Amino acid sequence: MSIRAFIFDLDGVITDTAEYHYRSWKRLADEEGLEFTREDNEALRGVSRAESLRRLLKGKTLPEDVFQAWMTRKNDYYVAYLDDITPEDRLPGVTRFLTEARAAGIKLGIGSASKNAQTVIDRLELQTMFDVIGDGYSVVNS
Ligand code: GL1
Repeated sequence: MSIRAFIFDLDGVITDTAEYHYRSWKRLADEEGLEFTREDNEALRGVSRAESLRRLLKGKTLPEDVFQAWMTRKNDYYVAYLDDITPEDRLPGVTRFLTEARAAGIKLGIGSASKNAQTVIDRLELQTMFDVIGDGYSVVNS
């Protein structure tokens, strides 16, 4: 069987935005007096923003407007990090792997739960590398 396509996760695979997600969730958690560790964060990989907040709350419930406001606040913290991302932030080996795969005629895709995936890809200048980007806007169940 020949390989025809590769689908990559984005955060923590193509670039280390997983760390920025962690710091942003951690900041929100600290401000709201919620316990949140790096270990807790591991369980959020590939999990959407809303589901991440639900897991952070560990059973605690919030009025809908507060829930939305907390998600927005976390996203504001995260988006501030994105301004500093450059192609230098591609993880080691990524550029070469993608370039060689493309040259071999293999289709490349991104499968990310993040609604910021397109921005991250743009900042990394990888727009033309991927044939398709599935992100937090294009799927219902991440
Ligand atoms: C969401 C979550 C992040 C992370 C990504 C998937 O991103 O908030 O913590 O789990 O999905 O890598 P975003 O907020 O950018 O839609």
